[in-house]
Amino acid sequence: NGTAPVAAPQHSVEGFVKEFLRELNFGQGVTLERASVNDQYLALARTVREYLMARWLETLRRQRDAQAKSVAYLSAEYLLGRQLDNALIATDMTEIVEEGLASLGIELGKLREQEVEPGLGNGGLGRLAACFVDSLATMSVPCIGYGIRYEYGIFRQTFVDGWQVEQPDTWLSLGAPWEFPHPEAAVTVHFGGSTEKYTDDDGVERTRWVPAWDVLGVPYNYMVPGYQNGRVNTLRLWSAQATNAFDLAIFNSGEYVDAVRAQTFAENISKVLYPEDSTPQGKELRLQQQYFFVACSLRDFVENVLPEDFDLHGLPERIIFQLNDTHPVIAVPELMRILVDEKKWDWDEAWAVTRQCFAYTCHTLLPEALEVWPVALLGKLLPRHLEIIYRINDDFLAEVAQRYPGDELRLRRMSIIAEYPERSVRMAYLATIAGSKVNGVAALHSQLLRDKVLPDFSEYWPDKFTNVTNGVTPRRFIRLANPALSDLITDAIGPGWITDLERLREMEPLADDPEFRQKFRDVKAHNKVRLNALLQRRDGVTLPVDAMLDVMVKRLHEYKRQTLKVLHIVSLYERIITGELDPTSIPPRVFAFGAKAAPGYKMAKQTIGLINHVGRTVNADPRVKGALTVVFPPNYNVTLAETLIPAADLSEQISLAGKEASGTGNMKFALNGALTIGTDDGANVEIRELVGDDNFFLFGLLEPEVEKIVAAGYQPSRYYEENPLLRRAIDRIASGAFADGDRTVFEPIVSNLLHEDRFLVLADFQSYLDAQDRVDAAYRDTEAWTRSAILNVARSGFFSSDRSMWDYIDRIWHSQPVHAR
Ligand code: 26Q
Repeated sequence: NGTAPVAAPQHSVEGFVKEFLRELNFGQGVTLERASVNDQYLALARTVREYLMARWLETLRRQRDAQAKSVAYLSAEYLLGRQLDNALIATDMTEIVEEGLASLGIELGKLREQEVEPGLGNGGLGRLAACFVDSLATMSVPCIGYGIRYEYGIFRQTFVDGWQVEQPDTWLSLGAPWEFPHPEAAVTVHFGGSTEKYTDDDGVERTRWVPAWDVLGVPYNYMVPGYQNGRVNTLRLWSAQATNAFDLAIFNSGEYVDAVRAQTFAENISKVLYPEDSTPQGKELRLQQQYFFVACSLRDFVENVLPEDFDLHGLPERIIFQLNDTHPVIAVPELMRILVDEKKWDWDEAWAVTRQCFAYTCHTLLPEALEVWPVALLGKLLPRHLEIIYRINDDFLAEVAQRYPGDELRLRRMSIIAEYPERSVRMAYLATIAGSKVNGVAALHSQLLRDKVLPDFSEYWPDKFTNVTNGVTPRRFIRLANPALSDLITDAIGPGWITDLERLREMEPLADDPEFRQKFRDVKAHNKVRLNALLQRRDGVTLPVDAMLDVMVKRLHEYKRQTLKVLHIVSLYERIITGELDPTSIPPRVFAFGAKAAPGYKMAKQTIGLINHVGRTVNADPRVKGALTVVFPPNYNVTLAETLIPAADLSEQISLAGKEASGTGNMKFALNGALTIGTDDGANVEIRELVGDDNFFLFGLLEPEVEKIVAAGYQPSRYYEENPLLRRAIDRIASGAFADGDRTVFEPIVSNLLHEDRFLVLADFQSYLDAQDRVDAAYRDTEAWTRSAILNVARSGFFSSDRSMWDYIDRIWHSQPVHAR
């Protein structure tokens, strides 16, 4: 009847080659002989995506028919990583493409390298969103991911003299073959102005918003293919453009050039990803971004995804908006505004529906990371939303007052509006009040969320709070990133593990099989060689491939304690060059770092400088040659993670207990056969429980001990005075030994450690060193180490993001898969 999509190109080498050449000639406009590598890459991407198109259209059609409940994942960040390989494994096209390209004299690997990853996120939270949409597609759960198409993603990090310098991430500049822009489906979003009261036709007093300016949101669709299941979900990212009305007003004034310039004002909204991820400033543009993508997304869902004339009273049966942290929580007053002001519902009726449509995931425990917006700013940009927030707050506090008569202090504590240091809106409170559920991202984190961050709320609504431990997608982080391990596993237990990761348990007995252990070691060795080749190409550095690879990769933050790792390295170095430690008595180690610092985060940037300077000194010193090597490749991103993690022997997860909400890198390492040295924090707790104490190097204070020490008045200098090893390590840094004798360069770090040390680096130093000694001893017993590594893989199936998604469905969403057949 014309609604069925046309068939995809033939699933064969000939079918692929034919389509590829067609794309090269008619898409790129070049012949094979004259095609650049980029032409070839773009033609390949367009060819591969054609294999997904028919399934995508079919998925949309089926979903509309089924009238199933959808998940709308609202996230300001999606850290997707490269698309080509993921599309190839999803369609099972890798071999066909490899062979087809080879027949034309083209190497697939070369074209892969051409892709610039979409880095539309900062770190864990953005990568989690990408893992979740992958899992939902693979599980055939209806989901649409909504977010922002930043023109510039997370900055590209370079080092100049060892210090971080940021470069713009021009990810779109060589072409964007994975996106489908729909300018014809643009949505208008309003800002500013004022509100006014009026009486409607039925004599009811109402409020309307009279905005001052608007922008267009243009949707860009991206395919989210399920793994070999014929399903393709949608990721819809919004790009800001000037509206016509906006143009007209100014163009008519005759100021043509000013008018053109004014367009960039609107386009600024989706221009750049904010690179801060823990102490966000209340910047107006950031609030504009948040409202922009949320308003577009709600409008899109209500008007385009739902059938025409859908009765919005049924909304909770058709949608759950999952709030990825507080960044999209302005969606709550926006939905209220739509229902009350536009649809003219009663307040209570609208609130009853709204509160069923949202659920909130919190990703932090740091008080400074909780988002608040000054009332003055919010009122200026979104005056109607501020009024709605006030009303939500008034109604809520009236309820609380009824349950706790006379408890003024409680009301003040629970108010969405904070009075000090500035009147502002506490977004986490708004999200908690509006959400049908509130979840933390690991068991410990969810408990601390209840007990420390939102205790009044968890007392008020004990059943609202739940935990969903994070997970990672095994497609990208095992199958795609670690083909050698994937083949080994599949040879042993079949391919079912890729979509049912608990089946890795079937490998447990193989940990005792010496032949299997040898193969497992061969895989690691292969991955180290592969990493070495990449770093050689990428950064011109060479690693010893027979050393233990000890890796710490994550954003740079004081609470994550990269400085603790540096102190370990400096201590070893110092003990070797003073003759106390025989370098041949410890297993040779490569210490690898990867970390971006927020551009305005002084201490974090200092730490990057310190790591590089220590590395330079250590690597150049013949006395430690072969024993200690430090590498810090710049611009750690998803692509680098995919080669680095599979090569690692040791995973550093050393945040101060009670500070890392979950961590997800920790899971990727365990699943790729690295052992963890870690604190009792975030998901480390669950990793250790699952893999067993013998296969995990635990150290450090426990969360309650941390609280006790801090409450008693922590004095870091005590540890410095009482521990000679610690003193020698710090003194070495203070002496200028890593800065050509200049004592001032790293003075801020040294004095911070000695006099402040907010994250108890010094308190955990000795315990960390002891654990590292246990690592060295364990590593010397190759067979036992391999056994532990295999058990880490076999027992980490729980950390699949598929399992996280089942937990969300079960505890929060109550949605159902729509099966392909
Ligand atoms: C907020 C307002 C203004 C500007 C920036 C921000 C902002 C942006 C990003 C605040 C926070 C973030 C990102 C936070 C994040 O990545 N948190 C991590 O989330 C992971 C997934 O749940 C956890 O595993 C990590 O423990 C947590 O740190």
